[in-house]
Amino acid sequence: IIIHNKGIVKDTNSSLAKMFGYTQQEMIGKNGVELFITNESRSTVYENINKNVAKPYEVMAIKKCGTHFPAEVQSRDIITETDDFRVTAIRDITERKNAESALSESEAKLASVLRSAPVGIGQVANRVFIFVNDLFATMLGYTKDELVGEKSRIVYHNDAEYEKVGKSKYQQIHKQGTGSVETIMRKKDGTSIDVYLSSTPVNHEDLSQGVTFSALDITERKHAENLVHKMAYYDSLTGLPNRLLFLDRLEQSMKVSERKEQQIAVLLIDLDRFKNINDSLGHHVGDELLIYVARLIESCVRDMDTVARLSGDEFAIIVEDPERCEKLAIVAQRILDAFLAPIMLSEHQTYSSCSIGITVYPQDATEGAVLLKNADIAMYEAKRKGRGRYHFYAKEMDGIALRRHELENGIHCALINDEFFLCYQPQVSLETGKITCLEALIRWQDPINGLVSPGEFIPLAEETALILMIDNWVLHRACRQCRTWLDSGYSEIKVAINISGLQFKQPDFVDLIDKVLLESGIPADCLELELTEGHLMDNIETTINTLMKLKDRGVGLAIDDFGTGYSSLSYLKNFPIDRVKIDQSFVRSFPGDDSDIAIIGAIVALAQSLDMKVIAEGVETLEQLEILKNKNCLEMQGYFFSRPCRFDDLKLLLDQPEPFHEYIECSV
Ligand SMILES: Nc1nc2c(ncn2[C@@H]2O[C@H](COP(=O)(O)OP(=O)(O)OP(=O)(O)O)[C@@H](O)[C@H]2O)c(=O)[nH]1
Ligand SMILES: [Mg+2]
Repeated sequence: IIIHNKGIVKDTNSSLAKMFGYTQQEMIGKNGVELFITNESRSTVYENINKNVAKPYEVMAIKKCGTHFPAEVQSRDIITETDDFRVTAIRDITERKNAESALSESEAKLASVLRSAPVGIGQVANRVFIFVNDLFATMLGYTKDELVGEKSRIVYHNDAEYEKVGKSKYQQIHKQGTGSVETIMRKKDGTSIDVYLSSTPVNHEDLSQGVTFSALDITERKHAENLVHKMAYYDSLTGLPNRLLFLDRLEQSMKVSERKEQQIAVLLIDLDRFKNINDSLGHHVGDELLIYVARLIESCVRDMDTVARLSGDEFAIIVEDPERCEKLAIVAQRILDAFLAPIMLSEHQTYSSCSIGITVYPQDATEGAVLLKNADIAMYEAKRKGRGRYHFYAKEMDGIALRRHELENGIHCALINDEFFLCYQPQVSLETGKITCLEALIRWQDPINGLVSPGEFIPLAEETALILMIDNWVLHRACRQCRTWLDSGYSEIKVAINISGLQFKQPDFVDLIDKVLLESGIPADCLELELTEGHLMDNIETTINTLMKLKDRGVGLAIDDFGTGYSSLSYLKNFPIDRVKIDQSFVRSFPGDDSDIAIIGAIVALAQSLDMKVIAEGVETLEQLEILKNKNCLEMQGYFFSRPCRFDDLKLLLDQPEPFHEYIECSV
């Protein structure tokens, strides 16, 4: 404290002396302003003295040693009867100033953090925004001022979401101190953003003080997540659920159905001959058809039923609670009917059809994957029955389907592992008593199942392209064998080989025969091809063309299983056929069935008029032989003469010039 008169120090207390580092003597009588105040602050002081300012103000003071320090000055006039003077208090405010500047520094830091943070930050108390940073405001399309003081509810779409977020947040805060939750927030313009919100209480002891929060805009991440989800669970071509999602939904439906004791059904739909569309019109047109079919199937079922694309041209439907199986047949038929309309694809008008397999939960299976497998078996059955139809799964199909599958695989392996071999059955002429030809018959020695009947595996191979490989193998093997016999001196030997319809229809079939003949080096007339009636009738013009080419080369041609296929014989004259093989079913009915005997007579007469030979298969008894001979059918094949056997076992017969001589004489 200084007591002074117009600035001249009259007295001071000891604290002031200590503060400035003077002795009291040194100060008394001096101008206090000049002694204690720095040059810069003096004018302020004079001004305040003149104005008689009573409030405290800040100045820079100077110590005797020359050090400056911030000080607070407050003066008051004291007027007595004898004297009037002024009392001024000077306070060293260095510490306060330091604290203030530290605070403002930390505030500045905080402000810069809030400004620069890549997340929205704010505080909410009593459901009102206390503060928010710029980013939080702009994230939601507001200014800071618009949000501060406003209810936090306004950044949510509805009360339910708002309450849900609050509840989840506080539950976590109670448990672990902080809470985080993903939510959708509403921007000022009404649009939405996905937000990851983390909150922590301002004061853990007193939650009423509210929470500070950070808010991360995760809209893009969510978008990417959705995209990944879509890619994993949906087919990109048609937009339908894929197999993964289908199985997922199937499991869910099965659970619900179990609770409600309802049924569900799976319909598996595979397009018929879809490959043809791809091959003839191109893959992109195929794709177009798949998209078309996706919409077509969707239009045939209720919204609640799931339609999925499982793979390639395979679609599936989950039909919830179909009530009765008849309902399923109606759905399946509706789909088949929808396919009847012409389809426009890239300016091509085309038609398509599909085959449908149906299976029902829980009676057919209780697992999704098994249910799907059953539907596949049923669908396969629909294909086998001629396509363009539906088929219900039946338990009996299991064994058959499995056996088929094993067989298909087995045939493949058999070709690779050389498990097939050929047997030969002689064809005999009763004019000469000689063997005219050996029919090559395939046998399969399966290392696991033993000898597999051709009646089992050939029809199956004929349903797939495996038959081509089998035919090929037989052709090569038999012709090579024939070469060996010719080389061993059996100069009159001939082989007959069965050709499948599919093989015969191959555009390069004649080339294949040329190749086989060339490779084996046998003359063309040592080879006879046996073709069935049905195959020849498929496309008569091409058939005749192919037959002519073979005939030109000198290859023998026979119609196999004659009499079982087309009843009209008139087409026969168009075909350059050498021989007609009467089906063994006729011969087997002898004696007894007079009408069959009459048919044999007619066939023989017809063949002779067309200059063709006739041979009867399946001759097992002398009686049958005699009936045939009586009808002038003089070539025969059957157990009566010889079973099909390996060549070595035939040697005995082949080594005799006329092994069946005795039957020439035989006559009734
Ligand atoms: N265009 C197109 N074709 C596909 C796609 N995926 C698979 N495929 C073809 O679809 C065909 C499916 O063939 P399958 O169902 O086995 O045979 P299919 O020709 O339809 O004959 P069946 O089903 O036996 O009546 C194959 O030829 C595949 O190449 C695709 O995404 N786009
Ligand atoms: Mg298909």
